[in-house]
Amino acid sequence: MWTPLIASAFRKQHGNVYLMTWRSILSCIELCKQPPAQNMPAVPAPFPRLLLLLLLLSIYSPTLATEFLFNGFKQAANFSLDASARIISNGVLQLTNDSKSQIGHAFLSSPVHMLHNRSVAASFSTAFVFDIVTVNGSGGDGLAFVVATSKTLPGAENGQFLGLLSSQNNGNFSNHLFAIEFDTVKAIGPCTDIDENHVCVDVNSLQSNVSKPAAYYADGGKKVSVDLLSGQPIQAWIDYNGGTSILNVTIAPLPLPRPRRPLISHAIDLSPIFKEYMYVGFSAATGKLTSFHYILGWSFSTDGVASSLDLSQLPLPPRQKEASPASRASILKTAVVSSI
Ligand SMILES: [Ca+2]
Repeated sequence: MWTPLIASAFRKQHGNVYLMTWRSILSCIELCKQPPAQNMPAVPAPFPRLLLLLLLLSIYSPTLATEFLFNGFKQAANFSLDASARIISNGVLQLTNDSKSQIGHAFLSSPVHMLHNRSVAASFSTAFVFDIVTVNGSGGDGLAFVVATSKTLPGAENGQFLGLLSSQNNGNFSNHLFAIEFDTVKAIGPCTDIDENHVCVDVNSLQSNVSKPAAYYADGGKKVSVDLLSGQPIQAWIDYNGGTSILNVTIAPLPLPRPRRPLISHAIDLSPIFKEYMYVGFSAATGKLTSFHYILGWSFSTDGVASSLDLSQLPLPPRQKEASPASRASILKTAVVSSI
C-alpha cells in the first residue's frame, strides 16, 4: 500500500509533465511524516516508515534524473516566463511577437541536476518543435535552446545576442551558459555569423564554437537545406553524452522522422560549463528585424533518450495576417510622408 504511494511521489504528474527530482524526494519525506489516511493501513510496526523511506531513497536518489514531455503547453504550470514570452490559449509557447527589440525567456521552473559528483557533466537528451513565423519578410533574430544558471538571464541583450548574453559579458568563463542557436540573421561584430540561416553551438559566448548552415542529411547521405524562416514547424534533437563528451544536434522539418546522421557532431566536455543545478529552456529575440518565435512541444531527459513528441497533439501557431500589397504600399507611403 505504501510502496506505490511513495513511488508515485517520485513520478509526480503535472499536466503531461513528469518530474523525478529532489522535490519529489522532499514530497516523499513529507508523506512519511503524515499520519496514514483513514482508509490507508498503517505501516506495520516491524517495518518503520523511516526505514521504508531510506530503502526507497537508496533505490531512486542516486540518479536525480529529470524527465518531462510537453505535447503543447496548455497545462504547463511549472514554467518561468519573462519579457515577451507567454503561452497562448491553444497551448503554443510564444517567445517573441514581431515587435522590434524583444526578448523572451521560457524555462522550466525547477533546476535540473546537470553535474554528477559535482565534476562530470550529465548526459542529456532533448527534442522540441519550433516554428519561426515572419510577417512581411523581415525575419529576425532567432531562438536558442539554453542551459543556464539563471531563468531570467539578467542584462542579456536583444538582436544578435538572442536574449542570452550581452556585450558586457559575452565570452566570460563565469557565464556558465550553453546554448544551441537557430539563427536567422547574419550578424557582424561580437557575434559574427556564417550566414543568415544557421544552427550553432554556443559556450559562454555568442561567438559560436561550431556553426553549420541549417540542413539535414537524408538517408542516402544527401544534405538538404532547411529554411528556418519557412514558417513551417521544424523539429530539433540535441543529445549530449557525458561519458564520451559528444554533442549531436539534428534538425528536420515536420513531419520527417529523425535523420540518422546529425547536422552537428561535436566533441566538447561540458563539465566546466555546467554547475550542479542548471535551468533548461529557451530564449529568443528580435532586433531591427522581427519574427514570431514559437515552441510547439518539448521533451527532455537526463535519463536516456528524450521521449518522442506526439506530433498529432502539437498545437499550431496562430495564423498571422500578412500585410496585403495595398496596405504595404500604404505603410510605405505613410513612412515616406512622415519622414518629410
Ligand atoms: Ca549567432
